[in-house]
Amino acid sequence: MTVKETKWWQSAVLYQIYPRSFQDTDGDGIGDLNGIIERLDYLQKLGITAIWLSPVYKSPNDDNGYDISDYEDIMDEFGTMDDMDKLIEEARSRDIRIIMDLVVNHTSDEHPWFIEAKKGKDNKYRDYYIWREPVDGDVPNDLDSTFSGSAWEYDEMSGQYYLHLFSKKQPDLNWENEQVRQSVNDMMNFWLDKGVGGFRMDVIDLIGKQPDEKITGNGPKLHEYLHDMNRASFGNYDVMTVGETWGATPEIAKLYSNPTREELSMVFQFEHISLDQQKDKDKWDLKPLEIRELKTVLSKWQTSLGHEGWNSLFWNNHDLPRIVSRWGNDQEYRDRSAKAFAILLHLMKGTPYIYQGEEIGMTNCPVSSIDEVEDIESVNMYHDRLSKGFTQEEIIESINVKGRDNARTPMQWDDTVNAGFTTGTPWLHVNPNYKEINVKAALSDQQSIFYTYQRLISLRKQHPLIVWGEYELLEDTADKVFAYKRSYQGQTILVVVNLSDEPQLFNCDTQIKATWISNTTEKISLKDMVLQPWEAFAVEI
Ligand code: TEU
Repeated sequence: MTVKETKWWQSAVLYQIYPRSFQDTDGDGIGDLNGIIERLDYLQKLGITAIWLSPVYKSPNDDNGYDISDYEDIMDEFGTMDDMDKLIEEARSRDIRIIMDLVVNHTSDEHPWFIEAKKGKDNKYRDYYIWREPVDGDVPNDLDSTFSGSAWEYDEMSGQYYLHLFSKKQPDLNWENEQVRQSVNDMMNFWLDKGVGGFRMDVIDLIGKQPDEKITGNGPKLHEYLHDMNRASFGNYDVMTVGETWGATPEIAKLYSNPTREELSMVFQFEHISLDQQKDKDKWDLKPLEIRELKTVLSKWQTSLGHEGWNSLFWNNHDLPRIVSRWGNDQEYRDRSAKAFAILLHLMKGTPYIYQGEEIGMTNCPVSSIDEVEDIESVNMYHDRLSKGFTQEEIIESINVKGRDNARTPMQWDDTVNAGFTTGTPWLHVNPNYKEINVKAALSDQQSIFYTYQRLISLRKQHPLIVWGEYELLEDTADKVFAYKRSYQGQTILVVVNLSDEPQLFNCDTQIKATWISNTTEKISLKDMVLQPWEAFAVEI
């Protein structure tokens, strides 16, 4: 890619907000748009260029807004369209773009399209969804829902089943229907005309599904749909798009994000994030992370896209456990391991994403009983696995390790009641560690995790090397040391991270020109060095 063709989102840093848990301003225990507006100065201080806003549209909240009943209106709990316009405007005045979450694989069953569709086989909206006749008096086939059980739900009235790859309140749209595609384009243009900065596209890899062949991801017409969507909507604006694509390999990622194909800007790939899960099993079936595999996978993604695609870089989102608890050490080395993951990721090539609270090292929040769990995925899995003979203890243990509520507990702003998130009763319990881990404390300590993130973002703004430089893994290191070089136009940096609780040896016989960032006060000398637990630094060499 020549310099002329560079895009703003290639040097951007995104911050994901889960509005329900970010900041409440009206005391109902649920975050809102005004809360986000109030916190924009904080985000500006961090230095981010765009916000990925998890869904704020009208929704009955079966899956916290990922079940939309009106794409052109705002959820009552979050505010009004005027608040939304104000958020876009206030963010813009701070050079922050708003990236909307686009959930178009499915709608809510309370969306007017589905309400119409259910009225009968002749309804004009019937074909907006996917209906099939029973087979031998039972479900059409054995497709499963991500949220446990069959993906088919019986509709008494018509005697047919409809498809839902997520909850039964999230019926799948029929993308084969041209009207569906047109309606989605119109809706996207509605938001683009409001001045949003782009879209994060929820499970976009599923829209080309062929349910009869039991093909869900990467269906045959997927890329045709995305190309057409690009031409009819966001391709006409200077915006970014990022697709959520669970099964993407580098080859698949190029199909989505090679600029010449006019589809998406980039995709989220989940290969690194799936390394602590048993192969071909569920996310709940755990195995220990092998750092060697993490190095191989991330390095593969760093080097294989070339000019034919663009990476997104992330450890966290609203579906994933907190990285510092998952692969770091959220006790003795919370501070250092949180910084180590930040340094490791933010100096790589691609667009980094920070999930709310990651920048202050928020941790997982274990529960002891299912009554404390809100997330539909965990609740359904609990009942499903109980019926399959798992013990309650086993299931709760897996929810504590992998459950989505870990990332969804309210943002910890200060050490006052409910962490300053709400004056009411929070919709989900606040992590009891908020007295120590909160934004106010982080801002008042120049050595905090917050300032590591702030520094990493500012380094990215200063140095084209971080955006454009070539990546090279140092192969010859201790297993648990992740070290790589980036180089660009005669400049080289070396990033070294000890991903363990133990000291590790590191040796590289090179002179240091400057230290860019470090998470310890240790002196860095690359020759025969003993790295402290979770020590991480980047030096120019
Ligand atoms: O997630 C897609 C998805 O497949 C997740 O449910 C995932 O399988 C699981 O949570 C991994 O931990 C997207 C959204 O990010 C998620 O919040 C929604 O629930 C889902 O789509 C349905 O819209």
